[in-house]
Amino acid sequence: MNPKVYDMGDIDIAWCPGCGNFSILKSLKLALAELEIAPEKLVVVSGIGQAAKIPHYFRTHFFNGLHGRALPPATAIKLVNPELTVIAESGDGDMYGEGGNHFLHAIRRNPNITNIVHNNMVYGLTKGQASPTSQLGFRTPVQVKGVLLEPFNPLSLAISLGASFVARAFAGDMEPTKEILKMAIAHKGYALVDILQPCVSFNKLNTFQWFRDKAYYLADSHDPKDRDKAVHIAMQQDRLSLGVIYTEVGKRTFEEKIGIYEQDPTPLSLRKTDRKDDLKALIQAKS
Ligand SMILES: Cc1ncc(C[n+]2csc(CCOP(=O)(O)OP(=O)(O)O)c2C)c(N)n1
Ligand code: SF4
Ligand SMILES: [Mg+2]
Repeated sequence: MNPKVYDMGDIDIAWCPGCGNFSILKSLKLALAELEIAPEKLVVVSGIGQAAKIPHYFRTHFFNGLHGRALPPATAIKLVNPELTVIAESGDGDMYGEGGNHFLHAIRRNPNITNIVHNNMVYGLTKGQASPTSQLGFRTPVQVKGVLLEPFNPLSLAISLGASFVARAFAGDMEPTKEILKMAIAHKGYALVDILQPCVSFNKLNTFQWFRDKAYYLADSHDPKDRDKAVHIAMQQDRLSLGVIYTEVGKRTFEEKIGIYEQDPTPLSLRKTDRKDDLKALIQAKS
């Protein structure tokens, strides 16, 4: 499929020139096109932030919700219509800060969705405050003496909570990012892809060069089914591993666990409901 099917035509993109978001947008379109996922079979769900604008630049279904709230609607969309490919995509602040509670419980539910996080280690949209993944000592106009807290580690947390696919990519490398995204989207179950994304305007510490110096690709010999090893790799701070760190195949998804499709595979969105009167009676009985 030609990736241009996802293009919006001649629109203004509000990202700064040189921002890592552009290559993530392109890698994702290439990945979806190679997987032959048609725009009408896709939903991109986001929250608030620079990264969260991504659905605006995509010709597909989308839901741009409240700050930190991409995962609940994404889970619900998948539940009512499992035939759709559902991607919840946002920034590090949106997903791990304001949305941190949803992040924890989405992992526990294991819906069959892909969770892509543009991790620029800063709040870009609001002009450069620290985010949960900001480095210790990172100075901002708010954290004038530097960040005091240890950075949040989404990868080791996700593996510990039982996420069935955990990967990290780098926005500076489009081809491997596309391949990682393809594996994440094809994975059955919750898949987290944390993408290191330089913010060229408000993060002068974690630059393209900084990520290039720190990051390395996992060797082919890495066994992503080895959970202990995966936690160890995810916890490395001096070096940042890239690739599929952990994967568990065959874990039951939320849609399977909840049982609504056990007897009837018809998506909930297509089922005819004749239960309006039952519902009315129930409400009246309670009032
Ligand atoms: C409830 C609420 N709190 C705070 C904000 C302000 N706000 C908007 S975007 C944002 C941070 C976005 O950071 P991130 O998710 O890392 O996205 P980026 O812009 O870096 O891509 C904040 C704090 C808001 N819109 N709503
Ligand atoms: S502020 Fe940073 S994250 Fe936002 S568009 Fe500009 S470079 Fe990208
Ligand atoms: Mg950010």
